[in-house]
Amino acid sequence: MAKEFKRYLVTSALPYANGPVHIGHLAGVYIPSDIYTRYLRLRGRDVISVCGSDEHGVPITIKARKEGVTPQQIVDRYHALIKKSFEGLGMSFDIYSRTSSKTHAETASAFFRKLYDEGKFIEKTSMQYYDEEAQTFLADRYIVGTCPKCGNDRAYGDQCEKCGSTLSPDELIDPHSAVSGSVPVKRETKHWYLPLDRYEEFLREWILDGHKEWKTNVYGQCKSWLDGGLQPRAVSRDLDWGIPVPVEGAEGKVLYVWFDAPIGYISATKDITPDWERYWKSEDTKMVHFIGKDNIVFHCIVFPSMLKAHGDYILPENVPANEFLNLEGDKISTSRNWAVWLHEYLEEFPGKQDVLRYVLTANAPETKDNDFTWKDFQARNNNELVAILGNFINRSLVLTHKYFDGKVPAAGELTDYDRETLREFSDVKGRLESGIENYRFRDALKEAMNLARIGNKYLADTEPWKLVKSDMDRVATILNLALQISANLAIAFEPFLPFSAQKIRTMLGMTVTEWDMLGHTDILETGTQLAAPELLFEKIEDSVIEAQIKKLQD
Ligand code: B3M
Ligand code: ZN
Repeated sequence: MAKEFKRYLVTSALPYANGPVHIGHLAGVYIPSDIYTRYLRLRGRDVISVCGSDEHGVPITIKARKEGVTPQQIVDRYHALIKKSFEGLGMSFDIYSRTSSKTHAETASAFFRKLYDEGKFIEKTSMQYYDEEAQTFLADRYIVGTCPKCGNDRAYGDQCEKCGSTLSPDELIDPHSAVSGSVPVKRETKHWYLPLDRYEEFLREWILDGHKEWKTNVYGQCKSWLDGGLQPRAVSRDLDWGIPVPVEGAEGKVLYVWFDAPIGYISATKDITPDWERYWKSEDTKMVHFIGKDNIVFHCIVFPSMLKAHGDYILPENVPANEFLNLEGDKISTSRNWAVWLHEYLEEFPGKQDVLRYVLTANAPETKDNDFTWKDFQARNNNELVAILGNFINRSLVLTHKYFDGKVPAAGELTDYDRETLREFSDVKGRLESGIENYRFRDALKEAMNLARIGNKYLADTEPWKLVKSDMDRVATILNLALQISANLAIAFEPFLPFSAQKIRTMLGMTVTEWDMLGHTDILETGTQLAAPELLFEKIEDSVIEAQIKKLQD
């Protein structure tokens, strides 16, 4: 029997504030999270959805150094851009916070200090590579040299991207700093480590025994991490950008970004409600983390171990991570600018937020990597959104304006065909619920779209425009049903296509959007005045798509 929960806490991976968001992030994390959150609200659940910018970490300091600005200037620029572009796409977080906030600094350092005081960390001194010119310690990623395996002279200290070998800086031939180019020296430094090995037993029981229902890709990755044996993980870094380690004698050291960032979910919740502990510390809260597959270890192994070590926090009920989205058959790459950036999409396709939401949901990499192509974007817009959903809503409204002065006509006797049509979507509510509750958003979207197909077919089969001369009562019944199906669509599509759902509600004069009305045909009262119809979608021409493909290739 599924456990009953009183409230929901939805977290979405905090985007690094050192670049814009692209369609891979949206398909992997943010659109699924928004569908889930909107659905819970629609059902009247007590839900808080938190997100925010992840503003620490070495990449931000490297970018700042490259541009000759401060890290704060980098994160201010991208935090604003990301926040604005999420709003533009209708991401309905209750807060979009940031980890350079005061609340977060206090929360993260208190979290660290408690674990430190209770002896949950191991202290270890080690020799690390230090760049004397840039006067900074170098994370493995920022040491470059020649790969001992394949001779690639752009290999990093942690990995060679050419032959895929995992390396350590000591293996590199002719290592030098990616920051200043100078040859790094070894310098002694002390850091604190979270002994993940001590949490293996707990993690095995909690995940491998307790959460067999998790998605296969997530469960499988957790199992291989656990089978591989966990090692202590550093939770501090030699860096001047981040949250200072709150321990005497730790000058110049900050919390490791992956220790501090997940705590950002907690600080964001604190910034929304003084009641934050009811969400984070009571067992009848269902917490769900929306992330991409590269974040599974941090959200299923590291952060839960931190929460366990702290002692009074709940753990995530599910972590439905998606796989990766590719673009035109190639990996999305920020450095090669092989991406569709959200802020550029919003500028180039004004009013088409729902088209992107629709396509990225229909093609979501839920169980395996998937591909986004502009041709498919155009096809789904033209053949599904315009030809089925938009066409059905428009005809229902235009015909009602034409024959009934824009007022919902009274339904008369139903024919067998009418009853058969109603039966076809009486279970749409149940199918949508199980799709969304089980994080199968592609299937759920198909259910909503199937309802539009039923409506479209109903009008095409009954051809009310041909009965106007002979049987106006029959025309009234047909259009009443068509409008009731339209009202159902306004509810069914709210989680997926919020902009279009709102337009349908406005045109239908729908004031309430009750999830429990889904499947009913008495949503619209007879006589309700409909607003003038406006097209929900418009065809996208080949030239528009060709321009996007050319832009990518330039
Ligand atoms: N900042 C983004 C990423 O790895 C990373 C997520 C943090 S969630 C606490 O894509
Ligand atoms: Zn190599």
